[in-house]
Amino acid sequence: MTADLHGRWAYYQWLAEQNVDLIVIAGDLINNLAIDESEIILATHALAGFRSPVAVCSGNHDHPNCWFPILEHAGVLSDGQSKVIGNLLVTSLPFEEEENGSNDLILHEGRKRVGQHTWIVINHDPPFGTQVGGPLVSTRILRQIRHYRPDYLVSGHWHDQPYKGSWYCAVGQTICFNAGQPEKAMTKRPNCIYLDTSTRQLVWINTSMIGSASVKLKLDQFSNPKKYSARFRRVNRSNLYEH
Ligand SMILES: [Mn+2]
Repeated sequence: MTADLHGRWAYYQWLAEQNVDLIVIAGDLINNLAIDESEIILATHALAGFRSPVAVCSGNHDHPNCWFPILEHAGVLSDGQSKVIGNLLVTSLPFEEEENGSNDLILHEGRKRVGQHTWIVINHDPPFGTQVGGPLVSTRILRQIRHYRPDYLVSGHWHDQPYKGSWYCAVGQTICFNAGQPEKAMTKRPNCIYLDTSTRQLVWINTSMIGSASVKLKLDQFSNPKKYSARFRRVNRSNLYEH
């Protein structure tokens, strides 16, 4: 699970070689669609060449997301779709500037299909007021995960949130992830989170110079990280790198 590749092609090359059951990329595949459409072609070609199945959702940098249907032809699960992959149901939510209710329809349909599957929802914006989201993000997805109760939510958008809050947290029965990305690429691989649903083990791979390079966590011993502090609430927006 990763997000915010922002057209870093070394990241795509590394992901293309991975042999896993599913790769999830939670938005911002490219930078600034309006400026350079060649990025769309590069991203589509790169994703089509992945060894492993891929699921993505659009982020603010991919917007407008009118090119995401192309990804379907590349065999990529993308915006608005829910699909069963192995024992997972995977639902991808498109980036929405404003609340318009369409993502609720997608989640409503997903909820009906969950059955015995483990449900993973992908949404670029992380939930408001949580360790993976912080104070400046979506109240909509927070409301939605409380209502539809997926097992996992994969987000991104706030690249430094794992360093200010956490790369994981629980909201109700949903475990939420934000792998983060360093502002400058330090390695040829992106920050990412491995989830092994059979051993119930999580590993966060951190490519920045801050903190340890990897952190392991057992879901069975899961407890929420400490709530983000008053210090965090005072962080000035200009010091953060959204994007
Ligand atoms: Mn981003």
